[in-house]
Amino acid sequence: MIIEQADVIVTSPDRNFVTLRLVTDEGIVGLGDATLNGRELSVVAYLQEHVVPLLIGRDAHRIEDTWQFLYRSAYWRRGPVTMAAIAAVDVALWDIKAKAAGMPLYQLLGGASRTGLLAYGHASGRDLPELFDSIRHHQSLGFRAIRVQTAIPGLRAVYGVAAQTQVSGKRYDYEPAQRAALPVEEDWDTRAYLRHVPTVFEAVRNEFGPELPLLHDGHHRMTPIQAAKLGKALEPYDLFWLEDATPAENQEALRLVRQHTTTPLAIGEVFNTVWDYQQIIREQLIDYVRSAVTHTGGITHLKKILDFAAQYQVKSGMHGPTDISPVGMAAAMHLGLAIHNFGIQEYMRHGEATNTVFRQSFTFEDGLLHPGDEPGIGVELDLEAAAAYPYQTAYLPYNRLLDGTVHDW
Ligand code: GCO
Ligand code: MG
Repeated sequence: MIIEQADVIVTSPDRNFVTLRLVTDEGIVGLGDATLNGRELSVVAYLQEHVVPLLIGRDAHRIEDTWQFLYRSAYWRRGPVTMAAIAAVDVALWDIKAKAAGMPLYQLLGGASRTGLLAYGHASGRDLPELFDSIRHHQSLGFRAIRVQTAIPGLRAVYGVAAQTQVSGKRYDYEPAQRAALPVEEDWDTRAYLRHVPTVFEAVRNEFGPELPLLHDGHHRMTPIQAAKLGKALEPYDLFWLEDATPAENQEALRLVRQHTTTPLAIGEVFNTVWDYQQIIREQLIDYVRSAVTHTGGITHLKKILDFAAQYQVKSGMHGPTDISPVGMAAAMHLGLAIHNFGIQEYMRHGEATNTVFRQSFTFEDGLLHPGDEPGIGVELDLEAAAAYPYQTAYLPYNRLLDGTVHDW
């Protein structure tokens, strides 16, 4: 089966998405997500200029060979742009293969290892009443595990906290990137954060009891010793995980954090190959792999990372914010359903406009996601609907410390 056509589709229903659409000589269509939040057009160019010409005429069934060809023949390996582009090709080819087989993709990955995927939602609040409301709202949507983010007294705006309450009703979700010509600037003070966060988790545990799994994202802002301190301070509140405690580049930093706390650690949403994980998995410095299929070379490469992780009792915790498109989310669900070492799936929920552009077959019931049983990954892209939402410039925000220094975020 030959790849005859390859198009890169950019659409911005609620936010920007980049989708690779492959068509074979048998008329089978495969979709892959190539969305790199705030840097979308770099992947569009990489795909259009350098990858699409290589795909036309290739055998659509040779997924591993195509992966190795795109990774090795470029000479320039790794990096978020390259690995998002390769991921899109990889997922589109898995979609095609599963459609050709007449099976949902998870069947080709070994079949279901569970009935559904435990998902966590994002609760946030500027104060405790708003946060409690947001947690209850997520519970009413069916979530059985909740990420908790909070504003910090003295800081104007903190990432991951819904910024305003709308007049027509409460707003419980934040959008990672803002549609604007320049990135929004936020302020940051780690000492204020370290003082405040444990008090919030104490209040949440008192209100919601010991059973509800709670997660927290530190967004790469702490030094190892600060992260160790936070992990220790949060131990009484029994977190499911503390995410991105330190900047991700330095794998050794996690040794110090690990030596000081039993709070489980998750990391990796900005990683893109197994090399970013090698040391921290082998030394068992983390508990959860946060990579998305979309940013880690697709199903082919992320499955290898997760199989490696399984040898060390490290589980999956795949990235699932709104900037992973419905195509990327579907791929994650098929992979998560099939692997043995599934941990939890992040699920931020897309907006209505996005759901009209991408027709999806997944279900979310009783807190569990399931990718559905349509052949392939179970997502169709409505080209006409997509065309109605052209690209819009959008950036992630960034941080400055109170003295004006640019900080990690
Ligand atoms: C998460 C995140 C996101 C990312 C965003 C970047 O854990 O879901 O940290 O909010 O910041 O997806 O593109
Ligand atoms: Mg995160």
